[in-house]
Amino acid sequence: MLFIQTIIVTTAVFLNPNVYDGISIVNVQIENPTQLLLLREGGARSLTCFDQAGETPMLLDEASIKQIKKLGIKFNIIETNIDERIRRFDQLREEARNNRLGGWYSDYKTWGEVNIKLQALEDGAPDIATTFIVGQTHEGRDIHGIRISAPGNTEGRKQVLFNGCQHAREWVAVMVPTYAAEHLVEGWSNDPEVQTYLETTEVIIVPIVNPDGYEFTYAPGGDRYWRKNRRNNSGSCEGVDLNRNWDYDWNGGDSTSTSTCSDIYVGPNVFSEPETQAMRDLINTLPNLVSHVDFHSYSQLILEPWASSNNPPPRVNIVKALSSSMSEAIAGVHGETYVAGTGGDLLYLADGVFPDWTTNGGSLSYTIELRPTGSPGFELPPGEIIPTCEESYAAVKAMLQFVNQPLTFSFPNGVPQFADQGSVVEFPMHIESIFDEPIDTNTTTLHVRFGNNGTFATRHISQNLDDSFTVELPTSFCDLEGEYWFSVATQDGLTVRYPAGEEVLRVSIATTARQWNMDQNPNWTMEGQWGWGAPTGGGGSYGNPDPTSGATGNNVLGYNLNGDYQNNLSETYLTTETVDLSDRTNTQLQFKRYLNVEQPVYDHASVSVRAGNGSWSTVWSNQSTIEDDQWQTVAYDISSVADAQPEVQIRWTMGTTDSAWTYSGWNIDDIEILSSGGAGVVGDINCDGVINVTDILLVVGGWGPCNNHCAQDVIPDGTINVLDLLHVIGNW
Ligand code: 0X9
Ligand code: ZN
Repeated sequence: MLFIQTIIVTTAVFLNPNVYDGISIVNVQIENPTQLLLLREGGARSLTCFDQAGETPMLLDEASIKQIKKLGIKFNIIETNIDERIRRFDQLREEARNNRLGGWYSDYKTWGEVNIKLQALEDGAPDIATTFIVGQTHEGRDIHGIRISAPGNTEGRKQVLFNGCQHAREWVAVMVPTYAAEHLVEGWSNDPEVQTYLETTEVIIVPIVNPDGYEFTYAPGGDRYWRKNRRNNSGSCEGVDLNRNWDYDWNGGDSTSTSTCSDIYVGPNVFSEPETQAMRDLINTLPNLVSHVDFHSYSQLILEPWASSNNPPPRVNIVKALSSSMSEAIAGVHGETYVAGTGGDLLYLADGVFPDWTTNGGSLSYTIELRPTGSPGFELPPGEIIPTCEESYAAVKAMLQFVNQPLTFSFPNGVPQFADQGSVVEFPMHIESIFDEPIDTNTTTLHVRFGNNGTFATRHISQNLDDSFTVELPTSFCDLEGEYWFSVATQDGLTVRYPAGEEVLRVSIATTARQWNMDQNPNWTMEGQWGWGAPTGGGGSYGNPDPTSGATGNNVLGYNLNGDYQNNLSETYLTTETVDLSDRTNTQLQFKRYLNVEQPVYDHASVSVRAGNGSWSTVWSNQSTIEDDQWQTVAYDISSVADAQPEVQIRWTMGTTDSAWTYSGWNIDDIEILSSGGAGVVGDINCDGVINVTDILLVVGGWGPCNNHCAQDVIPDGTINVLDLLHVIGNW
């Protein structure tokens, strides 16, 4: 409590706008959400809201730094001269502007410039684009929007909303929706996908919900790190956090504050702000709002509802299917990862946020946190504006595609990559209609074949009592990869397939390429305290101690078999011999793990793989604290590096570690490299490598219905018949 009061007193010093004298940017290693909330409550200004990594950049004066030092909170000063930092960024912007490589998107644009852009879009395509004014701000600025849809009566069309910049300092979140508007307008004349979307859908885009705050971040005498709007709170502190002012669990206590000085001030009342009122009134005139993205920066996340609780949102499978499809679309452009998940999983809970309010109104709504993942935060270099816009536009298109399909397939446990020879793999599948068009469950079909040519067999998939489906996927009796896809029709007769287009899913037959059970010492290269032998249950000053035996047998490979890893450890390796995988594909690494390691802002554990003398690529690294208290099997796809390579090595790394808190580290057992081998031939019933009279005789001998799964059923439709015979003869 004393601490909160101290912060309130000291922060008053630095809230003088644009005077960063005596203020530093400090990475504060916050250990729990309560600490963060205390700091924020006191008015310490966080330069992110993302605290999961434990490290939050904050604007702090000297007195506050002394306070957190006293409290024993770890920190790291990264910038003492903020004016200089801002000057450097301005210089980058000027250079970018002079180069003009990216045209309009080569540099960030002010409110006025964005308005002119929207007007130009309308002027260039008045039949499909219409600008409008959403409402006015405290300081009397107009909030501008644009509606884009195919010519004609838009009534009855689906409506999708994209907005940016509830938070003033999140500059790239202005460029992204503007870019989307421009490319949808252009797409109307040159992109067939956009043409179909705009026939059925009206897209509404509002790039700057908070013009007053946004202008304040550019203004001389303003504040580059301003987050809120510019409400006059009749005191020393201005502004309301617009993304805490919405009528869904308003002022609910998760990342909210009633202190006017706080960056997460909820406002005097729910919907007290002209900006949120204007957006609310706009949405109340959108009867068919089906989906919504509220763009923010930064952290590269797609946040699903709810922000305000860990309860599943309505239509949770659909919500997740859409966020994965956006995340995949983004990754497909520049390879960037935007992790999809709920606020509670990935960030923190937050009450009174915009997408929760639209979710409550029936829309599929998300917060997208744009680039970068961390540093340099809001000062994303201008050269990254275009790539960020490009990948986000892919997410915009993925959303438009998604809301224009009647139903979605999802697989709660994923789809199998590997299976045993001749087995029937079972896994659950959900099919959900997105807008209540009922599906015809008589038409749910699995299409499957072995190898990669020839006819697909079809198998009906019946519905379980709980409305889910259980796929029973037959696999090849030889070593052939299976290819499969699904289809289903709506009751209106529209057929949808999964995966879309001509894509198929694949399952390969797993065979062991190499295996080490650790009963003998593999004599691999072991640095530092890596060793082979029986673990002794030692260590565990934090987390759990080592195990007392292997997962199977007594021995393991481990980092310090008798206790914890050390502090201040550099990366220390266990490296395997080289393994020949030259005739293998779909390679997976599987092993038993018993690992204890602190979260990766402090300590690191990882697995990597390389081919020949190539560079090591990381297969896995700890994303959080790991406290195994039993052996578990882990499996990683290493095919992109290891497939068809004559000299593959795997490496486990312990470290780096920081100067405090030690854990018991790696224990590894039963390492296995799985892959699929050479191709077999369809129709080779006995897998002897030739298709001959024996195979014909086998088919004839098995003639008739085949319960479950039979080798002779080469077109695996459940009956051994003339189709199978013809297929065998055809591949003679
Ligand atoms: O806190 C916010 O308003 C958003 N993050 S930001 O860093 N741009 O300020 C996140 C809002 C959505 N939050 C959750 N889903 N938890
Ligand atoms: Zn934000």
